[in-house]
Amino acid sequence: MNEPITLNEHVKRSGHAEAAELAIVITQLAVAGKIIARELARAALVGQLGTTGETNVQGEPVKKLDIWANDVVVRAMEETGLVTTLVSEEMAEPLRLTKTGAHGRYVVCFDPVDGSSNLDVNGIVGTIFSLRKGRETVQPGTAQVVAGYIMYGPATLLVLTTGDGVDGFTLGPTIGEFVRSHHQIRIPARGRVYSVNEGNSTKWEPGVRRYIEYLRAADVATGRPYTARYVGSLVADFHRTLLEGGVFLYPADAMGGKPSGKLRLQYEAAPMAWLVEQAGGRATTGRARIMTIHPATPHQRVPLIIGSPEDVALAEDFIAGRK
Ligand code: FBP
Repeated sequence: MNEPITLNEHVKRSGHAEAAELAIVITQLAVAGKIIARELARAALVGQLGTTGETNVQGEPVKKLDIWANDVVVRAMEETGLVTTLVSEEMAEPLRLTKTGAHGRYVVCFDPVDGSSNLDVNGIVGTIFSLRKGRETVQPGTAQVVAGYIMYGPATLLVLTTGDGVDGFTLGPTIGEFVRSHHQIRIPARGRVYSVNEGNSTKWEPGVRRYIEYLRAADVATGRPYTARYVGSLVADFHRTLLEGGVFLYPADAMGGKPSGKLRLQYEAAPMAWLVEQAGGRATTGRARIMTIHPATPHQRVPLIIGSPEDVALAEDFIAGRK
């Protein structure tokens, strides 16, 4: 068996110009992940399930663990002395870390608990993070220096890129360390699974509806019908797609409800887009590459189609009316 490589060691060996600084921030994110994983495991026993009764900037009911996890990440980032600003799904305004951020280098955009609707039913949730340089609170995906997520499933897994491919690290329950378990992940060119909330199908534009109908139609020669999988947590649905191929979609609501879809560009779509591109896949709105979209606001939403390159290209063909 290969020598176990810890997350910290992996980042230090990355050859990245700022490897030492990135290792400090990433290690602190990992510590926040360990603390959140422990709290999730005992949440039902310590009254941490359910909502706070408030609504967040997205207009969604706030779960107790959303706020609790947000505070854990904020405190972990303060400890680095390297982070100037935080943009979080749970904070209406970006937070300037005035005390510790004076010599800071990075803006961290994050979703402390992704898949919140799974929290009270013991489903898979995650934490998504994205580091950019400087202090700007709105930057395109191409400005990312680190992107990743922590997935709280049967195992706790941290997946990230610093621009040199995608690696996964499993939290060793006995040693309490994230150890590299997935090296240089590559997404299959094409998959056999599609993932979308079909309950929204009446709201989709015709091209999206025809694409999903195409995937559901039987045709042995083209490996159809595809199988449907939908956990309702972007981290879980993306992770499966990354490892096994296929396509995940959260389209725009063409009927006007959510014309830009649901997912947020800076701390959901853009980090996943960089990860999938680093693994050989693609991410689009259906018409534009996610990575090059310049956000107008910190919480801007975008439609997302992401996954295997051949599957995403086909979706774009249907949306453009070429199919
Ligand atoms: P949260 O970050 O608030 O959980 O919202 C994002 C999300 O839960 C994604 O993880 C998931 O892909 C999507 O929303 C599910 O939305 P829906 O319930 O509309 O299918």
